[in-house]
Amino acid sequence: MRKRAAGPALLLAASLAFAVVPQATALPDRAPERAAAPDATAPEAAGPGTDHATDDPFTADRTNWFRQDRFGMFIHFGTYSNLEGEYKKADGSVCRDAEWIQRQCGIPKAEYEKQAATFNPADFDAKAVVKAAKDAGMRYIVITSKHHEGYAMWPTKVNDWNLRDHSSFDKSRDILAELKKASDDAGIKLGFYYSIWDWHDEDFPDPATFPKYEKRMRAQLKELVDNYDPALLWFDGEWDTDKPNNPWTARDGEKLEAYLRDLDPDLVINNRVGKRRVVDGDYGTPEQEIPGAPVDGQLWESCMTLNDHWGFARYDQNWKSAATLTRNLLSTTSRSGNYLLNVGPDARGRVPQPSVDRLKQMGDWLRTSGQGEAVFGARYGGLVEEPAWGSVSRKGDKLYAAATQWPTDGSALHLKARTDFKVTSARVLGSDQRVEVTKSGDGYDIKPSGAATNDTATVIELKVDPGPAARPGKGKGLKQEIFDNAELSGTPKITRTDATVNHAWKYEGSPDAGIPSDKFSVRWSGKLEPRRSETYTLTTVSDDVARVWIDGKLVIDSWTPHEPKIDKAQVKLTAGTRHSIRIDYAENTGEAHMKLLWSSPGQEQQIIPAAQLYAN
Ligand code: FHN
Repeated sequence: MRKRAAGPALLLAASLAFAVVPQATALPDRAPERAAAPDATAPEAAGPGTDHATDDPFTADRTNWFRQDRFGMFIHFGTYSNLEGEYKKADGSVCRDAEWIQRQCGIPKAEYEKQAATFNPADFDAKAVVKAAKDAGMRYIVITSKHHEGYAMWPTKVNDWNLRDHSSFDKSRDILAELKKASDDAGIKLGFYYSIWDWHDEDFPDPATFPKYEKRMRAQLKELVDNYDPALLWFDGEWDTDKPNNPWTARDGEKLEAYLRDLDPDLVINNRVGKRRVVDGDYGTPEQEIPGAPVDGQLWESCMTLNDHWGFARYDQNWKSAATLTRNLLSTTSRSGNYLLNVGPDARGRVPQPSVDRLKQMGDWLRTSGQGEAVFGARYGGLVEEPAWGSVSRKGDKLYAAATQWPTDGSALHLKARTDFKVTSARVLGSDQRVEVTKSGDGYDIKPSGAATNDTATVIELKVDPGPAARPGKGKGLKQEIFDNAELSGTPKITRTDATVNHAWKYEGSPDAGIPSDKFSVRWSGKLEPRRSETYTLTTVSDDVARVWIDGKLVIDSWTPHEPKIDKAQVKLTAGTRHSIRIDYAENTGEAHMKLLWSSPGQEQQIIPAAQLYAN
């Protein structure tokens, strides 16, 4: 059981106390008519001095498995599956949808509940599901515990709209418990999808009664965390919408995230816990698409269907090929992303065979000739531009160039270098053909002597030497001056050393218990010492405003008040040299965030670590 004593989920000036936020203190973004939730699972009243940033998801032990595993199985399974994608309307017409079928086909609530009562996924076989994931090479699973329909796929005590109390399923079974055991036995992480948007709960749509729903939602999430010990929570249904109205706000997300991190500080949480922004949760969630480059400021995971539906749809046979799916996985890895690939079990709980077949083919490719090295534990290539002929990932001192277009006329595959590095050896995985690598123009020409090894992607392993990095710094952080006004004026109330510029004060927090949560400003100053002589990308995540100077030059000027925002600058830095840095930041009202990250061809994106920062 993962339940822990209150963890370091929040850096609080005082101990965290759950308190009912009286309506009189409802914060600006809250619609005045919404009452506070009436009990201990009420939104916590974290105040000045609270900082929600407790680690750097790019480097934290907590997220390490997520950053290494790269490949997961999504499972969309609910009482919508019982209809298998089709609903016959009263007029005899057939309406088609999958997990949205109740809403999109206008099924009356009573009729939907009636069909749910016949739901009997007796053939759901957790071991078979986990085997399908393992056969694919998947390292984690995320299953819908509750989708928008509000139907819980576990024996929740919060209501009777669930697989135990409202179905024809064996009442002694618990499919989430079965999946948890099978996942644990197979060494696979298990996560739960949970929809905030709830079509069934009567208290959901009205802001005045929403706190009652919020209390039930938190109680359900506590059940999931306490009883199944998930590694990850995948929120959804956070967006502004109607039918029914969705009152969820960014501030609700802040409080929910804090509540969950207090329940279990090890949880990995996606950005739909809030409003799908760079400051929400641990990672971004592009859907049915793959970003063209590493995502700024946040980890990320692309979720995708195998055909055209998330939930089971008996008529949808538009399956993607295993080659396409494997290339998608290689693309996401080469941009430091994860790939969450979906299966939708049918009414009996069976994963469609075309899904199982394609997943097995993906796993076969990954297990052949060590080709999985291009994915598991690998990340953005960094040292080279992504070529048109494939993708390039990096793992330690190796680049894995996965070529989907193979030279047939004796021509070479060209890689454009982003920094100086040497190639010390090259080989084609699964072949003993010779590979000639020569420096050429802005990079390297790679000339294999033989044929491609397969139709999906042929992987060329390049052993590389990017040259020595300067020894790790001995810094402790930057000088931090904190002002109790938004103009950085007068004498700073507090002057201290700040190990890293990694702060999520959000709505109620601030840099110190003595600093109000609005109208404050901060100046950081000192030296920045890179370990490589490269062009670095400095990235800020700020709300409200921020400016950054390097060696006296203003390189980021984001001084117009804004919502959480990414700004970037390219700066040439010299290894071991202490470049002067100054950051000005101000918070007017609302949310407050300030993070400073860096990346370079040889440096993965991360919060700039304290060891490379000096107060003077
Ligand atoms: O509305 C849902 C949809 O049914 C599905 O669950 C996807 C998967 O990420 N999420 C929402 C659409 O963005």
